[in-house]
Amino acid sequence: MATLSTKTVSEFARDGVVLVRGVLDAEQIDAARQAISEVMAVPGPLAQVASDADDPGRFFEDFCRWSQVPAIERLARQSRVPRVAAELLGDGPVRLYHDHVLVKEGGTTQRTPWHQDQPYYNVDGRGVSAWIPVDPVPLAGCLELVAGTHRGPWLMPRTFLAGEARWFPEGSLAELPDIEADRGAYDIRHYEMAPGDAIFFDFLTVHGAPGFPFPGRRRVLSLRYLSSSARHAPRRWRTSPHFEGLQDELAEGAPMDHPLFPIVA
Ligand SMILES: O=C(O)CCC(=O)C(=O)O
Repeated sequence: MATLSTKTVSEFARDGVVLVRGVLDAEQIDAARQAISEVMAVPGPLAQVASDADDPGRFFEDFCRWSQVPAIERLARQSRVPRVAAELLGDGPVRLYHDHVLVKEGGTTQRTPWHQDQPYYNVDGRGVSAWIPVDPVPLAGCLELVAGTHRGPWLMPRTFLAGEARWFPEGSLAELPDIEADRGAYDIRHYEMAPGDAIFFDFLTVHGAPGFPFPGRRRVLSLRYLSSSARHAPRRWRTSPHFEGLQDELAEGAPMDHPLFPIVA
């Protein structure tokens, strides 16, 4: 059953980003908060702190925890989120790709640099992320997205702190423009968000986020889905996130038909 208006679906096709309010209900928001606490209490092997040691706050991230944290699995598979992802992608069944927990503590100065997600990944073909805060997010603390950039091209992925080219070799992809230097030249979308609202954006949409210069925390659960067009693209480098041993189990160019990526809608 369709949960979105045709206007929302066509906005996503045009812009590569759309806000959907109230995707999670109050019980699901509590479950997501609890799940984020579990992840932070026992971080997984892919967890990292993406802020400098002298940052007055902290930017914590962890990836791929749904198989250990049942509440993340329930939200990723059984909430409205995968159905919205399927409607937006509009080409048949969608697979869960992975989850990503992103917490900026109050006072964090670290920006999330402008980037596209897909060049860090091990897939070709389309996918969509749902960025779901479980705390109120003021406009000035929100993820920002550049409408229309989902049409490409792929842009050079770099490490967030040192700006190193750890994925595609230097010079092999175009560099991101200096968006901060000329913000008015871009169609930048951001929103004041309530817990349980979600920004859905294409894996190629350029996005970044300010620090969080506010007293509260900014806890986010991001759920990511693959369209049926997605194909395995093993890389010569360690992708982010990394899927240990996957290249031995799934051929290059194969559909993402593997227990790590269940069909969810
Ligand atoms: O939450 C953030 O600061 C950045 C989020 C992001 O880059 C993503 O969800 O892909």
